[in-house]
Amino acid sequence: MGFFEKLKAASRKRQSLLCVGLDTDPDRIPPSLKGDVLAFNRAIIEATSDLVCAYKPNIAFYEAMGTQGWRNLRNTIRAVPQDIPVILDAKRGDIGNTARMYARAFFEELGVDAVTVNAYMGYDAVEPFLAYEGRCAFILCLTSNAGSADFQRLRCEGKPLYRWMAEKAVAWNERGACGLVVGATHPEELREIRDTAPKLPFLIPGLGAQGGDAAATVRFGTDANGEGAILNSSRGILYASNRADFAEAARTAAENLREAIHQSRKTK
Ligand code: OMP
Repeated sequence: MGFFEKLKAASRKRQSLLCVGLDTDPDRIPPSLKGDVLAFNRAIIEATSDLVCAYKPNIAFYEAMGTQGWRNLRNTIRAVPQDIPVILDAKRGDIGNTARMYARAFFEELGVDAVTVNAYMGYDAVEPFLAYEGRCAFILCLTSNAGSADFQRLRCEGKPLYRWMAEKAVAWNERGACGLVVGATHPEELREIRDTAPKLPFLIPGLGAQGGDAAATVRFGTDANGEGAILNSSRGILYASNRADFAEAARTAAENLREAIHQSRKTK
């Protein structure tokens, strides 16, 4: 089963557009775990796997821990139930020759379903990811951070750079392997980007710790069927408590956000 079918099935089964970001910082997990990132992740996955449509580990949190971090990443991916897609947040992009190695590392070596990709270097930097049938490359379009204004909003030949990115992703989607990353912190632009790319799946981070609004995100970010959007929260769920009850607290935070999203879908 390819990424899109897997996402749709997981999302429908759990009535959820929620993605939990597995950005596990050993300094923020409960002291009782003594820095055991894998035990923490397993507990979080076990506590939330009936509430999510995807998990998104950000590779930085694992790379920073060297060999053990890479092992933790691999075992975390293995701990995710088979029917839930894993999006590896790696934000890679390089000349084709190098991008092919990134794609091989993520899709073959780690076996994830989707990755985030930085398309600043153009089509040949993205194509190696698109070449994998049944996987997905989520291309950074308008990111959630304040610095997104530095380049992504610049007008080029009459429209902002993020619109060019959305249009390119639509054009590159001939094999059905493209998605877009748009921050929940930009609801107005989310609407505009959804109009530009009505059928692409959107990965929408920025809920929870970054303050994005769930109702506006659902309203403007989902497709015509009220689907096609993956709403991510990482810290807001992972660190709901740093005591022994961390998994229950994460579950409650995930339940609340899933429910807020669900209610917004009903009134869209
Ligand atoms: P929280 O702010 O803790 O929910 O984490 C957000 C996660 O989404 C982090 O892993 C970020 O790297 C990632 N992210 C953004 O915050 N903003 C973006 O525009 C894009 C991403 C991403 O590609 O997922």
